[in-house]
Amino acid sequence: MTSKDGLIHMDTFRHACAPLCATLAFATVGIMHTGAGAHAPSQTRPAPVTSIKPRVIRLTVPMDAEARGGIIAADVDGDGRMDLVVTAPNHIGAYRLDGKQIWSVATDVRVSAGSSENTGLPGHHAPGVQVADIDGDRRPEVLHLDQDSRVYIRDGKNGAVKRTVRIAHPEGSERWEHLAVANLRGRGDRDIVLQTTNARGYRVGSFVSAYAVEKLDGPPLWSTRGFGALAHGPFRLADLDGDGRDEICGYTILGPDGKRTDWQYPPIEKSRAGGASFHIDSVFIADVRPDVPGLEVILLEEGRNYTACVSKAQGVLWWTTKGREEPQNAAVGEFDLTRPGLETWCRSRFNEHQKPWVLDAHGQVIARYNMDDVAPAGWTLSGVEAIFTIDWTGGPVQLALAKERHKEGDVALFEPMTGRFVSVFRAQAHRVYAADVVGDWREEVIVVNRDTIEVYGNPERNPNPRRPRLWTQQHYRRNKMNWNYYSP
Ligand SMILES: [Ca+2]
Ligand SMILES: [Ca+2]
Ligand SMILES: [Ca+2]
Ligand SMILES: [Ca+2]
Repeated sequence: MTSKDGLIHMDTFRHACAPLCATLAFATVGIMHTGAGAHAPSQTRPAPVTSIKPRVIRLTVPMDAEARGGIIAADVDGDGRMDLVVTAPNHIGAYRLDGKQIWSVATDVRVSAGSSENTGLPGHHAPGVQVADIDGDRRPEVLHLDQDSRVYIRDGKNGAVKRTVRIAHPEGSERWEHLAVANLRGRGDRDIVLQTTNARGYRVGSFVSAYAVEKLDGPPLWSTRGFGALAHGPFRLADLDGDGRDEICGYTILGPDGKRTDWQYPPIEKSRAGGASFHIDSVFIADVRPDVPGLEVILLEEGRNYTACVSKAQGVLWWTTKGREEPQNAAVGEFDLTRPGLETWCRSRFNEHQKPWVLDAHGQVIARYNMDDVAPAGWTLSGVEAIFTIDWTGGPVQLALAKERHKEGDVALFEPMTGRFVSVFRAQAHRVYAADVVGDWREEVIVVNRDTIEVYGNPERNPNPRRPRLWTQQHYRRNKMNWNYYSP
């Protein structure tokens, strides 16, 4: 019921949530009403508005105001330079950074918005499109689902359809709703993983099937009806253990062979939080604990309100709650060099006057502050949303990138440890995204307004110019193609 996130209208609220959420939903709405007006804006510090001139790309089809569709960076035409691919209902468009449209197609691409518990996956801001060389000819393909379980494989150079295959969806589901390219057999990006929700009742993405791309019309590599799905978005995938093959992550982790780990995530039971229920709002994959082999998975709960750090091999490394306050959204990154490993910034649930906190790599709270005390004048009291960790400076400390919450407003960079706003980018942002597109390995701030994409690069000197591009990391590639509103 982060569906609640104010993005959803009241009527949706009534259907969106399992019984556990109902009380919270109405409590939240109560806060919104009493809160709006009861607190005057406390921010008085001037906004540090950037003077950087962005590259501007004009969109041929506007972004969807209802949060259907998103953006990914990928070299779609295979010329070695990164491009941007955007989706909207009945549209996919590919653009070069110099503003030239590479191609644009009208197609019934599977994108969705609102509560995925209600409308299915992939949900808010999820791009619903993948770019990979799935046949090994060194030319990129574009893959996506349509609204009728058809997998489309397009030529990345011109968007032309190379192949479509309709894949039977699981009994009890409406259609296949999400597709991701994977490397499950160790043969490169030659596999796809599909996910969908149950058609009736509270929709959960428990159905997951994997296919070899050359056998899309044959039986799956494996299939499950019992995946521990996120509540508001698709699974995430990454090669957690470094064997070259992807794991599929929710609150259960599936190996590339579809097998579950031999440990399980803390289930609902009396001994844990008094038997309170939970669902997972967000998932992040990063090397949070360098002392533990492989990548870790950070999970944010709603209901019981725990934050967890999980290793595929070792299970739950820590599972912590800050007084049962809901973390709700997060950014995971190198935010404090004095502490080993990565930190996890948690936004807090408050509809206004957010009170973020930061966990160290062992789950200890190491910072907290009030958003009202750090946000510049004019920033919405509703705080931030769509929060990305970003390598902006080129130094070892990362920043967070986010937009004004619940409005098509400004975008900002801030320091997670202190909340200090570093730069504000004036915008009417429908989406925001961080990726290394220009090529000096640092990431750019990418703002998608209704009709334009603005790409802001950092003009200051790069202190580590020799660092390899982030795209050389498999999990970075997977992350940047599989983000959504809750799990950027
Ligand atoms: Ca290109
Ligand atoms: Ca190819
Ligand atoms: Ca692996
Ligand atoms: Ca690790």
